[in-house]
Amino acid sequence: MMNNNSNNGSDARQTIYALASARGVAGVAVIRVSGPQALEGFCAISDIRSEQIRYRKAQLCELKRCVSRETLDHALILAFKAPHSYTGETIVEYHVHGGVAVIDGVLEELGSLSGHRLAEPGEFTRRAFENGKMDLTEAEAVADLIHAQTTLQQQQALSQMGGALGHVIGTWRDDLSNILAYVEAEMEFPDEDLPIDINQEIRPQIIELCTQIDAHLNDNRRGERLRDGIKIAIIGAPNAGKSSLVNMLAQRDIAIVSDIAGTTRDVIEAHLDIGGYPVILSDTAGLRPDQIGEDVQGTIESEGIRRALLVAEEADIRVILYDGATDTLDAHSYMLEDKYDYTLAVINKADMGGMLEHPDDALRISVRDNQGIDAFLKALISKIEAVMKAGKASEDSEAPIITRQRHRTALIACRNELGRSIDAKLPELIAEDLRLALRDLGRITGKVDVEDLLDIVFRDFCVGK
Ligand SMILES: Nc1nc2c(ncn2[C@@H]2O[C@H](COP(=O)(O)OP(=O)(O)OP(=O)(O)O)[C@@H](O)[C@H]2O)c(=O)[nH]1
Ligand SMILES: [Mg+2]
Repeated sequence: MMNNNSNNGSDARQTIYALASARGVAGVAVIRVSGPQALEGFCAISDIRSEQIRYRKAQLCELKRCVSRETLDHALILAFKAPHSYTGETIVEYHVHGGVAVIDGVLEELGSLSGHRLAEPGEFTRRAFENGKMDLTEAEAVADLIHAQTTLQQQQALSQMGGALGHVIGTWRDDLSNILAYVEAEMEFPDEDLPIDINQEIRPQIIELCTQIDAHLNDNRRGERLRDGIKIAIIGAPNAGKSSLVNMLAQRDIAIVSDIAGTTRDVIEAHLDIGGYPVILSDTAGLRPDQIGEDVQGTIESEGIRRALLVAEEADIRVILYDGATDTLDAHSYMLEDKYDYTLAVINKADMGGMLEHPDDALRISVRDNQGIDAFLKALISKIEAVMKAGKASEDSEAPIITRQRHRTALIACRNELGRSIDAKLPELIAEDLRLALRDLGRITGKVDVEDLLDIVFRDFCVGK
């Protein structure tokens, strides 16, 4: 028997198999097999004959080793006939008991079958894409859904998986293909009296498309933020209680807390769910005035502070924490409040009874005594909502959004080419820019074909020619 473990992901004729559920002891584990020999493979490791297989119906059977016929497990089998499956190929799903020996036994037997090899990461979804079952944005959404940690991430992934983003891009592609078809016709038949005038009809259409794309690009990156996490930096003077606050929010001791000013030197990150939003919370080194600036460069503490300021710069939201046990407001921290939008001023150690003044009435909390924390969380959530809303066209705008830098880069390139086409004079140059723009849109969904375009050109304009 052949055991082909070649890593050629593009060879669709191979039957691929993999454990689809997580490894470890569990009640049930699912092994997925996809490809032309999936059924034969199943028959080889069971007593079921191919004519006995019932598609899309659970079938209980005994799995056996091919040669020794030793029983491996009693399993539930689900078979899907090509092209009506996730990958578009014939699929057999083995629901086996989730023990390591059972799983390894089944995988081993599958691996010994002719034409079968272990799937590479993402290969089932890759085949689904290659077989036209989904576009690239939908395939990406499958990965996002698997990694979703919060409800909002889950909703976003589900919407994209349902084709929401792909649909918008598809509509733009259709519009653009039509526009391009007219321009091409103008080039092909310059003497004909075409009903369409580039200046009167085409340019306004391109401008309208640009407006729509701009609206999506101007979304304050909320899709990416939701996918990757909203960055919140805790920043302030040494000893203010930044690390204590991070530990409290993360509900574990991730940062060292001590009464020695300058304890935290590096940036420490915690991934949390705050109000359904995925958050990356950063604890930073305390800002000590004598360690800020050019002349102290090189010390560990000044490097820590440099990083702290960088984190503050890159964060979506900054919680500026003041030490309520002191009597003067830390000037460096206050400066940051002024410098950035989306900051939240908080005075810690309320339990000490200090009366530290803040010009704008900062929130007062005590991490030690769990005082004012609910109000703080509420304020933090409304800041997060403000950041997320900043990119929404309207309050109830549910427009599907860009969730990855990859989409954004391609869309920006597309927008630039459209912009250039508006200024271009010759139809040839306009057409070239439009073609490039179309290709960029195609990159987002993974559909780059000239055939569509030729179809439109010839269908609409070559009557009798
Ligand atoms: N009384 C009181 N003490 C607190 C409170 N929060 C933190 N502390 C104490 O303040 C000291 C400093 O706390 P940290 O969390 O290490 O402060 P930090 O801001 O991370 O300090 P650096 O890392 O040095 O910048 C520790 O001794 C904490 O136990 C509070 O709400 N009340
Ligand atoms: Mg600290």
